[in-house]
Amino acid sequence: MLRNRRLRGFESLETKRLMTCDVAFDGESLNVSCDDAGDFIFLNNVGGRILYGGFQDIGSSENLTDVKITTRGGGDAVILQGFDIGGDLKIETGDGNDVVTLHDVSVAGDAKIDTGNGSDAVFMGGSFTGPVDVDGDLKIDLGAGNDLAFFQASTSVGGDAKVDGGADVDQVFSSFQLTADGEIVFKDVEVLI
Ligand SMILES: [Ca+2]
Ligand SMILES: [Ca+2]
Ligand SMILES: [Ca+2]
Repeated sequence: MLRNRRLRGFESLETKRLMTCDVAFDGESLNVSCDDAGDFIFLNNVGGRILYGGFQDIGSSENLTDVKITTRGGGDAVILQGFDIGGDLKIETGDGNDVVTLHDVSVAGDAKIDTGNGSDAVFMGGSFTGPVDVDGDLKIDLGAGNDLAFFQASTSVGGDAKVDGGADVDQVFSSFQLTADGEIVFKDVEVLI
């Protein structure tokens, strides 16, 4: 059975502004598409159920194959927690100062994170919440702006791992947590530790 759900009208306590993201999930592919407002995307897998925004049950994660999140302009935050993704993961946060966090996430295919323009931060893994495993390639594009990538917990990659800082001053923290069977490439970033 195919199910598509559109969730609209989440209200930010901080700005009191209506924020709009379309969430479509057919049991296999999960697509989140937002507009140029500042969006907060929190996807949590609890007991095999995918919770959006902390409480909204959008379906079973059992057959989850691909996850695509596109947040566009505005200062966006994306948090993905506790997922076992059978295919690819793609996150694009576009313009604005964005934060992307992956906690306890495994990806059977490739993982691509593109944070676009603005001062962005990518946090891979959490000290308490678990590692990140990518069977395929991992690519993190930080784009223009002063950005950082922080490997807070073990991030293991079956293929190649590439972090590209793009323009401006970019930094990678705890790079020792990143391991790959293939090549590890840091491009246009200062690797601090
Ligand atoms: Ca947005
Ligand atoms: Ca951005
Ligand atoms: Ca940059």
